[in-house]
Amino acid sequence: SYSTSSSVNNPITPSVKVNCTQLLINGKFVDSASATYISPNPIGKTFPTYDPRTGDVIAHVSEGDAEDIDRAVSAARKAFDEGPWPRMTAYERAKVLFRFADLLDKHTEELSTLETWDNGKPYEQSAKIELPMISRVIRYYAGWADKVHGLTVPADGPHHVQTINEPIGVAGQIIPWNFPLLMFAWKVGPALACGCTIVLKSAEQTPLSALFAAKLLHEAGLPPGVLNVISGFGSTAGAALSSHMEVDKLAFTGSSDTGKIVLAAAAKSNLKPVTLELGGKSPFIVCKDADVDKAVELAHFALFFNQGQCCCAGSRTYVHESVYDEFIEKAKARALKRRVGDPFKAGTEQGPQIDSTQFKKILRYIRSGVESGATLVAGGERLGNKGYYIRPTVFANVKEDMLIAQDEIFGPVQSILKFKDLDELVRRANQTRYGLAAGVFTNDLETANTLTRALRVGTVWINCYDVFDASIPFGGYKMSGQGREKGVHCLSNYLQVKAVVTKLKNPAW
Ligand code: TXE
Repeated sequence: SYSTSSSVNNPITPSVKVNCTQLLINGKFVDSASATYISPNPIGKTFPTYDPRTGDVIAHVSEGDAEDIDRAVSAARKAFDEGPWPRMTAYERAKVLFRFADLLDKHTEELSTLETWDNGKPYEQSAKIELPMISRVIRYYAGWADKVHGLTVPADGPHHVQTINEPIGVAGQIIPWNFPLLMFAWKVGPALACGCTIVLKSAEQTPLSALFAAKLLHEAGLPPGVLNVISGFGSTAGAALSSHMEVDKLAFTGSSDTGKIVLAAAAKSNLKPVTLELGGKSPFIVCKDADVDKAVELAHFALFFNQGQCCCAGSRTYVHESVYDEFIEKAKARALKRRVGDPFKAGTEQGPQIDSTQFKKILRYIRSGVESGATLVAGGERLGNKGYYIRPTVFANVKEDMLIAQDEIFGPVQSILKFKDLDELVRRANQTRYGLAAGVFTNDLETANTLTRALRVGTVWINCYDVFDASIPFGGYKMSGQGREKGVHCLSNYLQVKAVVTKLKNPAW
């Protein structure tokens, strides 16, 4: 079969060289300010980034900390305050972004290779699904750049009243490791379109693709200092960025626990506004009229896509009792068929988890599922003895009070729950601290509409899942976050509204 130890124990050698490893500050790749003393010449501090297929080091990258964040913020500050970026015409900014999107397309192979190597996701997914989404989202925001209009306001007279939408200033952006390049695009696209300048901190697990993409942005004509990229850790570089007094806005994607920390840091420093895209425990609901084969396939995709490392993973699969037994059998069969192996091998559906911390966390949750009385019907253990591969795992008979139904596992672990009627289902599906997304599988209009209105989540996917067009707003209710990314909604995160009131001498006009 495909998913054997031998398929994961002989990793394929990637075909690209890692060229960008330093910090990107003020348009130049530079060493970190902190030095590691290797006698006699001090060199900038670095940290290793690992290949999740083996745990081996891919490259050593410069490690930014508070001093580097300071340098980057100064560069972004100067690029914002003195220009030219926010003062260029919106069309000129759009053209830089359009050229960047073309370069992303041109370098798809190199970028996808870096992404898969650093993250472990299937190469075919990087190249055929994610890279096209990434250049698409950049073009979407390029198109917005010259369409950020203010309003004329019919205020009580005698006044002529307008609003101007201005870029908010220097944006601090902190991104996670599960979609390194997509999160980069979701963050920098709207901020640049609005005329902001940026200090972006990538995740310590996956620094490589952001550096390469940022280099392409400069080739596309981005002036120095407009986008600065710092590789580094959360408690040092991330903390320095979120508490920086010269940063005007913070956008964060990651865990809800870290979301609380960055929100507090923003509040304690300069009250910079914060948008948060956090964790989830999204229900995927299979109603009684469902075509079971199709429902199984979609529920499988909703959970297992990207090794289960999606904030919006459909991680509570609710199945109506009338189709439950058949669903369990078929979900089990589908999980057993999932092709786990080297992400560079054609046909692989699932690669390794990102790192040993996540790998161990997932295995702990699997043990907790068994101990709390859920029925393990597939998987439940690692695959091979190298890297961080986990067999696709399915639990049946899961109850809401079990940890596996409450916590974000962020791995290939499907938890299936049974339900009887819709009122009960709505109560149970909403019984979570999260509210990111939900999937509804039904052809019954009444059921679809009822669930859509009753579920307290930021996205409802009906008979589909993980549809991420650039134009669709994305974000969470409750502890899944604050604010929306993508679509027109994201622009307001990077804008200030200035009201302009002019007294009229002749109120007749
Ligand atoms: O997340 P963190 P981790 C969830 C998922 C996962 C868990 C832990 O359940 O198992 O979070 O993952 C930076 N100040 N998600 O530890 O810590 C960090 O360097 C400022 C869901 O990787 O949230 C990285 O760049 N920044 C999620 C980013 O925050 C800090 C995606 C995310 O890391 C910081 C990832 C600090 N004090 C994990 N501490 C999603 N919503 O998609 C860390 N960071």
